[in-house]
Amino acid sequence: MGRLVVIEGLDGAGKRTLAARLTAELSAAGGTVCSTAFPRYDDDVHAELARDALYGRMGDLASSVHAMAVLFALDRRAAIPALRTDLATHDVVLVDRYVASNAAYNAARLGQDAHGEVVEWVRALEVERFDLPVPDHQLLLAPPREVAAERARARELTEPGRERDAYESDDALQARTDAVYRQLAGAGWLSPWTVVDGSGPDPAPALARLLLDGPG
Ligand code: FDM
Repeated sequence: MGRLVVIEGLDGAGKRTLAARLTAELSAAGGTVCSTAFPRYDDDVHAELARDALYGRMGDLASSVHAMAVLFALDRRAAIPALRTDLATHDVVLVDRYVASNAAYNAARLGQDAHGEVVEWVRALEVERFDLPVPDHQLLLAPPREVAAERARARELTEPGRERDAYESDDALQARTDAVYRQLAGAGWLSPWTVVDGSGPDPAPALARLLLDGPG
């Protein structure tokens, strides 16, 4: 049975780059790897609806924290058979965003007092009710804010006119989400976590060793 490894982080944290580097390192070490990403905008109607809502094309839908969380959760629920097959046939299944995205963003959307309740509600819905495979290890990619801001500026230059969704364009929400992510990682929510400060040297070789040999 393979290990389910999740990469989490804010928009612009560099999750895709880390996934590609980790895939290369894990393969070079002789491991079989496959990767996937949520939301699956092109493959699932719930993800498609969530995207439309994030771009203001679904009336007031995005204003409901729970409705948005349910859409993202249903996207993952529909992916369970494929995830189980991938886990049965690979050493590592690498996932870009998973259930912790739902916990972090939706807790951050509500006041501090509701954080614990929302995080637990997401866990009960996705892990208990939907029986989603639980991650074996989660990586929080959390570069210093200046590095993330610099990347965002570079992205504006390379992808001019790229629209930002409702969450991405809300700086206060991003800062609160960063804080919830760090709490989830600190508490070891659902699995052991490793926090990666993407500003230093390439973390992929050490992470690949940890994921193939290490505990958790
Ligand atoms: N998001 C993503 C959630 O709120 N819950 C989830 O389960 C997932 C997978 O949706 F702001 C948020 C995170 C982000 C937005 O995701 C769109 P991408 O990865 O930026 O497309």
